Amino acid sequence: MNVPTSLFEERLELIKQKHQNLITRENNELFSDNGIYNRYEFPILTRDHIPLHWRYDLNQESNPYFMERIGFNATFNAGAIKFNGKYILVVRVEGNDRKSFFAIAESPNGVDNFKFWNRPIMLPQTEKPDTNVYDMRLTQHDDGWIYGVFCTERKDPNAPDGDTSSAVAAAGIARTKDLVEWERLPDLISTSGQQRNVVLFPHLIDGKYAFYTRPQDGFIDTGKGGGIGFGLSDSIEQPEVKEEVIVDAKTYHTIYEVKNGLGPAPIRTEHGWLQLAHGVRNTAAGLRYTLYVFMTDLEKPWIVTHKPHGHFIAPLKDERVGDVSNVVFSNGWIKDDDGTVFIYYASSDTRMHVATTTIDKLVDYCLNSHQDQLHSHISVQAINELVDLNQEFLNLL
Ligand code: M1P
Repeated sequence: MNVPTSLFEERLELIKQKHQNLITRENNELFSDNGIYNRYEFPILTRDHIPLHWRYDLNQESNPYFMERIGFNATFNAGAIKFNGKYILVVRVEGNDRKSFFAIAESPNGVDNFKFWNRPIMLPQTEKPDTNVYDMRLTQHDDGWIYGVFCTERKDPNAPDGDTSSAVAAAGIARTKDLVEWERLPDLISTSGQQRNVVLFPHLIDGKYAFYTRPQDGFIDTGKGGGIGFGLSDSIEQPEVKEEVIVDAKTYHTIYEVKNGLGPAPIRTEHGWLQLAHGVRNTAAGLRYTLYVFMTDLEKPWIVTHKPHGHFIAPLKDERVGDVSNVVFSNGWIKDDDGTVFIYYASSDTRMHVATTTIDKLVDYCLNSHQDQLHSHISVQAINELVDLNQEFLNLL
């Protein structure tokens, strides 16, 4: 091939520089009108953050044009954990071939300088290989293991001839002590045909492993699966939930009318367990995914005690557009010792963002926000109550 040697060198230098600038870019906190959490100026991870040695053949002889050999489409829906003083994300990386897998990116401060580790995670397989895996929730369990519970998707064996889309979603489980070596356990067995958005609770309850679930009849449609569920399993090596109770039901004319699902493992506070979830409603423009927060009882973490009305984070500005537009989704957050909370969320199944808040603010939000009351006139009543309370302070405005 007659390729000028300068082409390889020029492209290598330019791409290296662009990549370095991106992965070392400072991220600035934005002012927050709502005062509940702060967004940041830039997404924290995009497909352009993927290491160059995963994408390019760096050998000039075999890649004289310095072309990308393996393409990546998106980085989203990351599990999160603080580990060895670093902010760790287990990112859902999606290749141009539509296959998702997990890869670890770490940051020294939780808001910028996220860098992928040298290699993606090679997840061990069960006897039924996964076609696709995604959305890992990390739980530091009392038993000493870090568990990753994720969705494993396979073709529906009962799909009629010619149906090349029907799939079965199940909860896959892997565990690790160092985030490098992962042990695969059997998939969770549960009462419904399909499961996604399954989260392991960090403590045993009555000596059993406890899971938040999301029973569903179909792959997309949750059907009779009534919402976010909860169930116990005698063992984690043979995980099986024989009974699920509904924690937070999908409900007519709410932001979680069509379906919902828990985000990351909950955070314990003295007032209750803080929970982050996504809710899905339908619109003429398609499904809209937003995030909401609620609190469950300390002793009975399947009972909701507080639930602020409506969404907590909804897709905003550039977040609204991507591969699956009008979606925000979160399956990872980190609580620091000083009470700071880093909420990692993805927009439109394309890129990762961070928002920061504190435990105190989230508790205040849960306890003192208007709660979901399900009728317009009650929403108006709540506004009027606030207006009444504010009468003596109107001089402040
Ligand atoms: O495309 C939006 C999200 O759709 C699914 O979420 P749920 O199971 O609640 O419908 C998941 O595939 C998720 O990864 C995706 O972000």
